[in-house]
Amino acid sequence: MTRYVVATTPIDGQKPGTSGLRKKTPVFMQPHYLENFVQAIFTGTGGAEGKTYVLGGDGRYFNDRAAQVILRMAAANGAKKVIVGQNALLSTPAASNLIRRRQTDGGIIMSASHNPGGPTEDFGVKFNTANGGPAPESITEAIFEQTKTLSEYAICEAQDVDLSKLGVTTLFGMEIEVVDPVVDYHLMMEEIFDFEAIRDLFASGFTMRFDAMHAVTGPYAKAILEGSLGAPEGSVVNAVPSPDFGGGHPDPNPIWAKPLMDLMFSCDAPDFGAASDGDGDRNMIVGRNTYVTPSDSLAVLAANATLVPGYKDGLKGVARSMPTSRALDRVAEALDIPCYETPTGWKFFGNLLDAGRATLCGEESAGTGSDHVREKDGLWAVLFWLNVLAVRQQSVAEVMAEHWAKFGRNYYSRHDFEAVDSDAANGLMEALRNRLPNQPGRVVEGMTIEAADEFAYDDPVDGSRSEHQGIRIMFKDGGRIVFRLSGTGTEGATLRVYLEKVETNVAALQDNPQNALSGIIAAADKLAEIRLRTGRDAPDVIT
Ligand code: VG1
Ligand code: CO
Repeated sequence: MTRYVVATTPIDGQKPGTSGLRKKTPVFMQPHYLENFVQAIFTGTGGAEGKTYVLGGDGRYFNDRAAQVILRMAAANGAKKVIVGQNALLSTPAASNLIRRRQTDGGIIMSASHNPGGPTEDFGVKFNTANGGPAPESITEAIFEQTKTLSEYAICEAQDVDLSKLGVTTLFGMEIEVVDPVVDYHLMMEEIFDFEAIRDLFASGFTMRFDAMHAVTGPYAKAILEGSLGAPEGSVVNAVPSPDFGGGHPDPNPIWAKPLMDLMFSCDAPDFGAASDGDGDRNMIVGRNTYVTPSDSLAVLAANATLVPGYKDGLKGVARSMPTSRALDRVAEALDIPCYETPTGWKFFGNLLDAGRATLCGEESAGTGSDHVREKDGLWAVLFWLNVLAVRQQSVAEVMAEHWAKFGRNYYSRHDFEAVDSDAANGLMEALRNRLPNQPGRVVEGMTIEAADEFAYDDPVDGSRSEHQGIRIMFKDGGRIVFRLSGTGTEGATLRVYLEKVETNVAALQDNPQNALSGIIAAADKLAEIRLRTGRDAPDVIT
């Protein structure tokens, strides 16, 4: 076995986005591409010498090859140990848990999350720090700086490590421990939730379908829902992770999880439906004939948290990303706990969780989580709902109706315009930005604009400031539109338009969101000239 130092030159564009570096797989497979980025992670975080890491991914195409490269580079960089999920698989929340439980120096997760996978689709790499969470901006910046200057990387020449076998091996003096990806995660879920109550629920005839979307949560869901909780065999579908996610988008929303939606709105619907994404950190919740908007789901979990053993003493505080609906704020107000508003991306919750200021966090993009790990957690949210339903003995629709009656309903939807020409998208944002000072007082679609700004976040824990986090238009009656460009796409630009309207009239709580939001939707087009500037008549994805 030989250690090599390979000469390389910086590669443009290796700037981590909302959640790590994501590129088309062929880009990642170019000579030196992955190696440069991995070396930048090690060097940008003070070197790998003597350190211990966790490594795993969502099983997408190139996951297995990339794992071998990363192991060889970790060894050549002097790492002490790497804990790897069997077959290089680990869901993002399970990786976060392992980083924390085993007190490692961090972890590398190979995933492009909800983006499709395959030889011509997407691949990604993200670095998590010792707290188990996504690296904060200061660290992703340091990594990016390295990618711009590095001239060499270290790697050793070796046979592939057999990652299918559990146990310990060594590579160039570095210890490699291959672990079952599910076991530790499963234990943690048992510590948080009332498994007995959920078992009783299934034993009473309660039915569910969990769609793993051919992605990483399949083995977790099989073991926990069917194996441990007694959900009938076959409740978990598409449970075997596949390199191209069965040719689909592993994105749990009504568009990409359409078969689940169709089932839940049919006469054969089970009591409960759920899905998760590529790397297992997102969740979709559907009741019989009832789709639960992620923002509402977060608010419901906060309102019912004390029904779950892990949160029986109450929540210290809650946090949501800025574009997430303000349904959570209403619950926080009622509970008299702080509610923080952060930029999009889980990395901004880390400090609040570490400082004990927030217990529960969430994003409108189907991410919900708590201080049990430092990532959002798809299956955790599903178990949370099951625990709540088991205690309340109600249907999802009943829980939602009671919630809205108590707190009012924040009608909410997100419209995505994907693969838009980058110049057109930047032009649209720039024009909106320039017009901000003139917006207050303006009447659009019969609604008066109360305030308009570009969101910036001052982290209350470390004082860091993050600017340009989305443009907000606030209306007098509580309505709101947010415009942002995605930081996870790999093709052109994706314009996200977040639409919200508050309804407290009890007679108007059961409307279709697109209908209830029609005025806000029309106002968004007027304000941002979406059709004109993007040439699109309608969004590509509505969630
Ligand atoms: C999107 C979501 C954001 C989420 C991020 C990563 O980012 O909007 O809420 O944290 O994806 O999720 P963006 O920049 O494309 O809007 V995941 O499950 O893809 O790691
Ligand atoms: Co994800």
